[in-house]
Amino acid sequence: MTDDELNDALDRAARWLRAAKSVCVLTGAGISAESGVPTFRASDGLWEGHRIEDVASPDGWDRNPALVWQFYNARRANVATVKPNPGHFALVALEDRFGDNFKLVTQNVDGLHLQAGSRRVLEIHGSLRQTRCTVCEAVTNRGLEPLGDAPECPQCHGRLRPHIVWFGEGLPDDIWMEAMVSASECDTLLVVGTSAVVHPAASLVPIARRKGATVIEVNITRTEASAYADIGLYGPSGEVLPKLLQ
Ligand code: BV8
Repeated sequence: MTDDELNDALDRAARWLRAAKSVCVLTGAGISAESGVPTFRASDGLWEGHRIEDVASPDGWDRNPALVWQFYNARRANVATVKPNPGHFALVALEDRFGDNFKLVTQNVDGLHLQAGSRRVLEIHGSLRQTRCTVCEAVTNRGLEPLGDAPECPQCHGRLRPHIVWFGEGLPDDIWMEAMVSASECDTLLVVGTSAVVHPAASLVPIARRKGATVIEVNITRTEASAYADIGLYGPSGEVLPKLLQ
């Protein structure tokens, strides 16, 4: 996309946003890329040398829970060193503009939207900061300190797992329902930094489109969501989103 094309698309998108009544945002790993958090599919799909489906799935957990905790402790350590970028802060400003007519649905587990000050956030895939006991189901906010290879539940001494939705696991019903309602009722869906290959999150795009929402995509390249986009803004979200809010 040339600079002129991007500026023209930004003008159209900013004009639409000024007339919009309700906004739903769907973010993926790309919005955190400029903060230094690696995306999932940029490289050869490997994470610390592992296929994410091998260390982020119930089978991977059953096979080798210590390896899974090494994988998640490495990501917790990475996220402990990073900060939100201008793209995250632009979404805080957008929320300030729309108030209760705004919802931020994120696939990211890095917590950077909350750290930036976003409040109406649905972390549909869970959070690196939370653990869940595999025995008493207690969910605990643990911060980002290292948790070793076999952390135990402080209540019942059961084995703790990351409170994260793995491949092959269902999303939390209440959170997913709220995300679907928001995508169905908004007049604008802003899709930022996602390859839109993971379901059911990616289905929010056609859901919004079918209900008549205007879809605006922000990404550095075209994706599975691009076919549904009324306006495509192809550039780094840390640069594009602040311009969109000007
Ligand atoms: C479910 C937590 C059923 C983990 C994640 C076989 C068996 C079982 C299920 C399936 C199967 N085959 C397919 C499925 C469905 C599966 C799925 O969708 N698989 C994909 C790979 C095909 N989905 C599931 O398994 C879901 N559950 O179906 O369960 C069920 C139902 C009821 C009851 C029981 C069972 C669960 C999906 C959730 C998986 N967990 N995360 C963790 O993080 O450790 S998903 C994982 O992928 C992350 O959350 C990530 O966010 C998400 C999506 O990836 P993206 O965010 O889009 O990141 P990606 O790297 O792909 O793209 C980055 C984008 O950013 C790119 O477009 C790039 O261009 C752009 N970008 C880069 N830099 C920038 C930028 N954009 C802007 N600016 C920049 N600077």
